Amino acid sequence: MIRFEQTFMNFLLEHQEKHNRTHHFLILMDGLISAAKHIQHYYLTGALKGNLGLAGNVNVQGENVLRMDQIAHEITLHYLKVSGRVIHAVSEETEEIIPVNPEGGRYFIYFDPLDGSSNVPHGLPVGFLFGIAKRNLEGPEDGHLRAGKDYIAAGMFVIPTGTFTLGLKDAGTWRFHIDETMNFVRPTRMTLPEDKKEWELSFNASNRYTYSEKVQKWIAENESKYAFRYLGALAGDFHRVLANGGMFMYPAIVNHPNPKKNRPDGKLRLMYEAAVVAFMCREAGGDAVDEAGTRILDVQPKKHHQRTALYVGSKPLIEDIGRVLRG
Ligand code: FDP
Repeated sequence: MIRFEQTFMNFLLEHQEKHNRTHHFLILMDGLISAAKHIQHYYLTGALKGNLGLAGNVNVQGENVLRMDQIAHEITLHYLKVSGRVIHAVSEETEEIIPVNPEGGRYFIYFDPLDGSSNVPHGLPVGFLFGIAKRNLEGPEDGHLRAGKDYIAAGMFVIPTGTFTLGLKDAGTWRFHIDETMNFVRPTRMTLPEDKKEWELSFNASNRYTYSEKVQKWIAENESKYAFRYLGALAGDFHRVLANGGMFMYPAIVNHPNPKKNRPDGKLRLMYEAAVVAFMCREAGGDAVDEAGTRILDVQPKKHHQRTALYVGSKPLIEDIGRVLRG
């Protein structure tokens, strides 16, 4: 007997119809799925085709640009344009906001098409993360700088593992797997497990003595209770936390022996990294805070490439670290 699975598109169509929504979001999601599959193709063949190395230029942040960064960015923008549904895009790869279809578009999208650069030369998992907000259909245009709580959806592909996770506003976080026909199938609702047995902590352990004293103290008091896992790509690390429970954190760096290397504002990007995983986490019953213990989804971005510290995962752990951070 053949086992037939529900496809992502069928799932989303049902969802939109159930909530009396238009098909515009479906068309945008179709574009993102096509982009992810296209990027995955380049990534899988990257070592053989010489695409896993440096592009030879440096971005506005002074970081070396990878060939795959450029490929992933170009692919994503192509599909966003073709969808006709995007007003402006904010990409990790460009300093400026990209006008995609300012007149006819309906959504703002914030994305990082290839996150977790240290994994790229090895062909190991990376993330394609995105958050989506809707144009203000009534009243004056209110710009593209939206807090995570105002996103309508946020998701991530873990490339090249063939997994896709999508958080839908007030409708849960869902995981899909790619099948032999390259469709994402089998919607599985993600709920952070309450059972602490499987919980994991995930952070760059080599940074631990650069964190604030209170965060170091929290780690010392809690680390032995949980397993420790760190891949070095947010999407991959968060993928595990969402399934097993626990906490991923990238705290502010404030005690580096070389003060120039401190990152008091954190490392991760608010709009297309932290808010994206925070949104999925909230829809799965979890939460996320920044270094001040403020909920990530409540933080109003002042600029589109704003950085933040991030603590995301199971609610009891986020409440606990939140109290410490606010204290
Ligand atoms: P990367 O800089 O390697 O692209 O986006 C930032 C990010 O990756 C996250 O995906 C990841 O969780 C983190 O930074 C890894 O940083 P460290 O190398 O400092 O651990």
